[in-house]
Amino acid sequence: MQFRKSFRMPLVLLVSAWLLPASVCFAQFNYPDFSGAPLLLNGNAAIVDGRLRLTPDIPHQVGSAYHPVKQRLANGFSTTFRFQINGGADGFAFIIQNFAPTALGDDGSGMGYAGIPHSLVIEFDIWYNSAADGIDDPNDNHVAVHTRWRNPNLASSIAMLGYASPPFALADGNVHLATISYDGAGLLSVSLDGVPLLTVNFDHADFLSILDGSGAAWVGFTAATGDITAEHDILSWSFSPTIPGDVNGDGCVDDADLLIVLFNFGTGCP
Ligand SMILES: [Ca+2]
Ligand SMILES: [Ca+2]
Repeated sequence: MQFRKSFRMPLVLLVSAWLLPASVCFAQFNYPDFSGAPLLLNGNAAIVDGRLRLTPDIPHQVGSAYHPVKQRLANGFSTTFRFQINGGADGFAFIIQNFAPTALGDDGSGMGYAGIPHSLVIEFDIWYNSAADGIDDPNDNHVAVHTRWRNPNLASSIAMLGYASPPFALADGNVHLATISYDGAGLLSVSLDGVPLLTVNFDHADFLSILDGSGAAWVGFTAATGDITAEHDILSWSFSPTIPGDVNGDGCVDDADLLIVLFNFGTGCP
């Protein structure tokens, strides 16, 4: 009878495979560059020579760009992008927001995200704004997580969950690689050039509160200049939501995942 019991579950899985649609795929994406990329561009953002130029090197510019399909974020995600900043102010941000695909925040110290509700950003801030300015930046070179959850976001330190300063200038004119990961349980991590830089903890229920009913939101970038200017460029971008059941991590829950489960069924038990 032990024989029959151990094969009952694989049989159920196999029958389920026949009943399920061939695959259910989710919208992970990869832009090796931005030539012809279908991004939603707002304000002064543009695609220039295959780059996403969030702002040109001109005073008081503000831009945002979003992937055209909302991403499912409720179970976590990982995203990687290359960036290059030439100039002095103000910085850019990776943004998750469920406000609108046209969302565009304040220029200058607002880095294009301040004022957007239902948002969480990881800012790459290259200009020191004082407490007297109402911002209270830690310094002129930091990566920080800012959110006020459903309320309009702020570049002020009152909206900051945590920050770290990299061992190089974000605006050194070199190309840098950033990876941002969320574990789907309240832990957000940021690495720069492959080196862990920052982790921030929050209540996962708060994170869910800024997503839509299906656990999705827009993802993209914002940036701004003020009296001082910079060219803020994103050179490449990939994004992968965490999908339960996607055993091989290809963005689809399909037969391939089922077969992995099936062939490994019971191997973890004594
Ligand atoms: Ca600043
Ligand atoms: Ca800041």
